[in-house]
Amino acid sequence: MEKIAVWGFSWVPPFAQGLVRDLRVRWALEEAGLPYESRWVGIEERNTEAYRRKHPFGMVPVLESSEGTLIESGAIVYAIAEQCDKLMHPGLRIETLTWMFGALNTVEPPLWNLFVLDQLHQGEEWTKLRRAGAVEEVKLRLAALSEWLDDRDYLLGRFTAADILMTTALRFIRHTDLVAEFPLLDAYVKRCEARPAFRAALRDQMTDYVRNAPVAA
Ligand SMILES: N[C@@H](CCC(=O)N[C@@H](CS)C(=O)NCC(=O)O)C(=O)O
Repeated sequence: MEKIAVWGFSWVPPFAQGLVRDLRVRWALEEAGLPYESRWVGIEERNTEAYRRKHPFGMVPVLESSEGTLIESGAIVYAIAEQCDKLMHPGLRIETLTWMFGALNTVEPPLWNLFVLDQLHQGEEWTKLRRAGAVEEVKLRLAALSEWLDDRDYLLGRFTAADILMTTALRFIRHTDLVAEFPLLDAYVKRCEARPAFRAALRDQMTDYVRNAPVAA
């Protein structure tokens, strides 16, 4: 992969900063040591014809390189991992893929659901009825994940692309104390977030939000 550009939103409100899924792609690129440039699309521009030629659903992230255009954060992280043994060790390919799908298909949905209730529909009457059930679903997943981690520092013992997806999924409920209720999980997230590549990715994403912040009237 050469001449890589990653598309993210030029600005999002503070509750979403550090959660937008281009963070995963930046993190994977940082871990792989692949240089990239940032490209920005305004939230209001995402459904324009021009942008939808890049992403049919008008979303981020998009990765462009000399090899073509990729969408879907999981697929993009996978494509990067294919080029980097550190992210997908040859002896752990199927296991890495399994946990990548696990992060995206099994763990992220209930966490994202709670994020949507609490952050995107905050204060709406219906969420009061739904929330307790949503929290139970999250706890079920967190408990199982914590049990799996047991004495592992990372999902597969060593750091892989699956940890990038899992950590960024767990961050969707950073506005709650739910992860902190599971000390192993809490330590896992902190361990992953302490990686220099994560910090560099977050710094890049945040720097651009600061630069693009709306000017107060
Ligand atoms: N499954 C997609 C989801 C992408 C997604 O939901 N992106 C959000 C930002 S994190 C987005 O672009 N939202 C705009 C919208 O829903 O219109 C992926 O993992 O790339």
